Amino acid sequence: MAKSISKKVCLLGDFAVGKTSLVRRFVYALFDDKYISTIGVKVSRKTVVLPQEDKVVELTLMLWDLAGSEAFGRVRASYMRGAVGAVLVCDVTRPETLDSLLTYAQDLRRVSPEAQFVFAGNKSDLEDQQQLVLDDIERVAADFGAPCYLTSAKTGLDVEALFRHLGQSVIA
Ligand code: G3D
Ligand code: MG
Repeated sequence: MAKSISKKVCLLGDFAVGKTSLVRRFVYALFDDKYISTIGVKVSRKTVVLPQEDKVVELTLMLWDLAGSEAFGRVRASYMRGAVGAVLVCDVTRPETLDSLLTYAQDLRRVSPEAQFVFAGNKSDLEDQQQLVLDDIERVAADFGAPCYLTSAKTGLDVEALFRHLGQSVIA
């Protein structure tokens, strides 16, 4: 018998790294997106079916995504509260966006010590502009025991794998 659960995960990363694009790519078939205007956050849902030992788990990911960068200071606490995981996104064409992920990850761990992470080096389709390689991202992710993917919200490369891996981590 399937077990159904729901978990909050949030998207973290600098402005324009592709957080919203990754969520859209992953959730493309869903139209029940909900906009919480008071705190400038959009919550999307997607259910994934994950094998776990002798059963399958139907996991609904509640994906929290900031609607605007400027609001983060104000909403930080409510954005992170209750999150059991996060997708930490940098842009492989802008190395400084990787430095920011260390701060985001430390902040979330402070609020939610058990939080699981996955790291995404997004925009990997922009090969001629790529400045970060997987090794660079893995060096930061290693401190958090987190897996890394080079993704592209544009082509869809490893977007499904990224979110499914996070899903597996938060139910383990
Ligand atoms: P954010 O939510 O992290 O702020 P967005 O970022 O998802 O709004 O994306 C910012 C810009 O990067 C968008 O371009 C978007 O189309 C582009 N983008 C996102 N992911 C990718 C990707 O994987 N590859 C490429 N080539 N571009 C990507 P605009 O021009 O709309 O600002
Ligand atoms: Mg966005």
